[in-house]
Amino acid sequence: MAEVVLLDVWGSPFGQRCQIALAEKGVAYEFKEEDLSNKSPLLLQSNPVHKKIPVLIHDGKPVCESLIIVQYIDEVWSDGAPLLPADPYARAQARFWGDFVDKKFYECGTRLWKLKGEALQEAKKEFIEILKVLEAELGDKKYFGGDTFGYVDIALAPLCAWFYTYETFAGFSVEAEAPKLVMWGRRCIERESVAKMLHDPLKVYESVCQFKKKLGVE
Ligand code: GS8
Repeated sequence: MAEVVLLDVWGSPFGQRCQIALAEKGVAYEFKEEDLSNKSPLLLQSNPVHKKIPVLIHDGKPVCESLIIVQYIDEVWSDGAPLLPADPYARAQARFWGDFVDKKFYECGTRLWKLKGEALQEAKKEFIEILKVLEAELGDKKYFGGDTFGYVDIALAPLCAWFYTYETFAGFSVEAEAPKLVMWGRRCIERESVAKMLHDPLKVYESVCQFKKKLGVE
């Protein structure tokens, strides 16, 4: 097996975080596409607890959970530009915002395409508040960590390809609610590491429509 292997699927924002971090560090790796309806023995062995992608396998040892993988990549390939700041307090802050992206942004974003009616309207209101919290945290900085692209940017950038899906299902404009965040997203997409991984927002939308049909939540 190659020294670095990534178990992943097309379009996963979690997998894309790992791909962006690996690209930022210039690490060569083997991409192994998983079929989540028929998980490989390697995935089940490597992530026996959650049985989810992405999993990074480094020298035969698996690391699970995308944000933990990004931190691991930063620590192992420490000679590249750092993704997390050196200062312990700034590191804790970066981890806080990464966690916020998962627990609030991603979680609420998922409700935008799953729910309908009153519940959807509530989720939309909550999502707009979340956008504004992130917009305030970004402020006038180039990236979330300041002048350099890093951990929080990697946590959130893959979800930029989902903005169109959120907007279409919930009926609002991310740009009207959080213009600085949209500008930040455009800056991120200018980076090769992000541009290469990010999918066409229309394709993400189509795949969500197909997934909804599969789930029976039309
Ligand atoms: C989430 C990974 C995840 O949801 C992380 O790595 O950050 N907190 C984790 N992976 C999904 C695919 S992407 O939507 C997955 O593997 N699902 C398979 C399953 O639930 O059986």
